[in-house]
Amino acid sequence: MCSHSAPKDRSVPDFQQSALIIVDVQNDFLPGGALAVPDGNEVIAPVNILSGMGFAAVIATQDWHPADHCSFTTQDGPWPVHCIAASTGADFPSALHLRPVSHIIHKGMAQDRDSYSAFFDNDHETSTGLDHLLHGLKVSHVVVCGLALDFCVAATARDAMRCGFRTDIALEACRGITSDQAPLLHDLQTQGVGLIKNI
Ligand code: VGL
Ligand code: ZN
Repeated sequence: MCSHSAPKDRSVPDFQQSALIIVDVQNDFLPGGALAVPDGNEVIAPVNILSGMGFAAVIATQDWHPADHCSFTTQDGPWPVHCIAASTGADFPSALHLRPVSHIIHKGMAQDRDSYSAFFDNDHETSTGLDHLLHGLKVSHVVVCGLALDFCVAATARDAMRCGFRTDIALEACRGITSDQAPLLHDLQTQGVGLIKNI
């Protein structure tokens, strides 16, 4: 077997050009938290395995809202109060390995708009800077994992595709809020997102 053959599409990625994006693995999204994702705690072990695999960058996002954020039911928004900036609920869970994390991105900091994606606010106008950061690091491929699969993970994967990155979601290291994820996963695949079923 020739070990120097050109890699095929969807081959094992070159970690030198790959970043892991850990989306919103925060206390408020775990069981017992303010906006608990069912079985959200089950992502921690697979995320820890992924983050130790040698990615060129490991980005961890934190939902980081002001106390009067527009997404809160107290402001007629859709979500219970969660992830107030610098609160315990916004903290990373203690079991999450932080040593491999190279960059932390805060999102949802503006009072008047939400930011599901790690790249842009939901208005698609304001960038978190992650796009430029990754391009500057010569990253061409991202693997996305975390919470919640059907909101912030999906939005991050869609934006990563728009920004020109080869994009995969590590499904074992994700949990969603809605019970039937099949339509969402099909939609993401249609948009070119790869699904990694086993780490
Ligand atoms: C999220 C709803 C509100 C998430 C964040 O991380 O998926 N969902 N804020
Ligand atoms: Zn939020």
